[in-house]
Amino acid sequence: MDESVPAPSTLIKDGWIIECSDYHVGCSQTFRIDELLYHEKSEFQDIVVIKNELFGTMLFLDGAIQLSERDECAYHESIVHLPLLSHPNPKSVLVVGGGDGGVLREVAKHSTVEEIHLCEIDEKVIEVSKKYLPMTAVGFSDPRVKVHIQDGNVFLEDNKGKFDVIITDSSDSSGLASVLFEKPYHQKMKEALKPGGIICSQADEVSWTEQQGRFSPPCITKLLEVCRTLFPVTATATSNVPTFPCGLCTFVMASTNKDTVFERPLRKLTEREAEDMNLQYYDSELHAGAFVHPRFARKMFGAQS
Ligand code: SPD
Repeated sequence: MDESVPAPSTLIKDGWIIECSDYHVGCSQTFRIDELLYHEKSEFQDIVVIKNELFGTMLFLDGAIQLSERDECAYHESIVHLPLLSHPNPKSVLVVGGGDGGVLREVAKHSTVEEIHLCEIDEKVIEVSKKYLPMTAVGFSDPRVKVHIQDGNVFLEDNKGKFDVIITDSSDSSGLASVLFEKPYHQKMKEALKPGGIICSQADEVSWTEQQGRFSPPCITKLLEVCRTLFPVTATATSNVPTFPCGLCTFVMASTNKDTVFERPLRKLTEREAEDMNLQYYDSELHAGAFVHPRFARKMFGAQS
């Protein structure tokens, strides 16, 4: 996103993998490699899969943690159910990125959804996930899923007015995925939505790191600013993902319908439905809580988050 920031890369030392995230300035986090399951460079990025005693199987792209078996539920359930349950009748969903299949798995739990498109630039991530991450890659087996190996920007240009919800499940903003954090991509997402459509994107940072003001422009506020110029309603949500720097992940959402209220689910799940959907993290109370931020973050995000 900020071109002066070098793209992250894989750092493995003495049997540990070290993430020096470019937004978690002056800190690193390390995970012991109990087994190195896969380490190869694809055409686009460096892919690592390890086994760790505490977090199970873990996926890293260009040195940045993407998911762990233990806590991926928090990320995937949030990035999917927050937007889908804020839409009155989501039928057609596009996932940009998401090659591990975790977002697909959660989208497929919605019976209103008729079509699920996944546009992933790096086919190798899908291949590796199918082999080493069956708990997320199970998402590919749903018959409504269509996979497109393509650049998300190009796919959006060719698919105007088609989707009720677009979820951007990207890797970090400083590397390969940087274009997915820019205004032209958001303009294209807006044009690819049906009337009343919703977008939800992982915002890379958390408010704690952004508060340090070390990066310009910071990711969450930049994304919010972009969305506010294009959409009448925006919102910011946070979920707890222990393996991510700071243990949190932030999501920015926006709707073309000025009456959308993200902060409480439009359709509430019963306990029975939550059980049937095998939800580990999300429920209707959690939905409301995801939009509650500390005072400093509310100020940073502005009045309408
Ligand atoms: N800083 C970590 C951001 C990772 C976002 N991508 C996660 C992919 C999981 N499907």
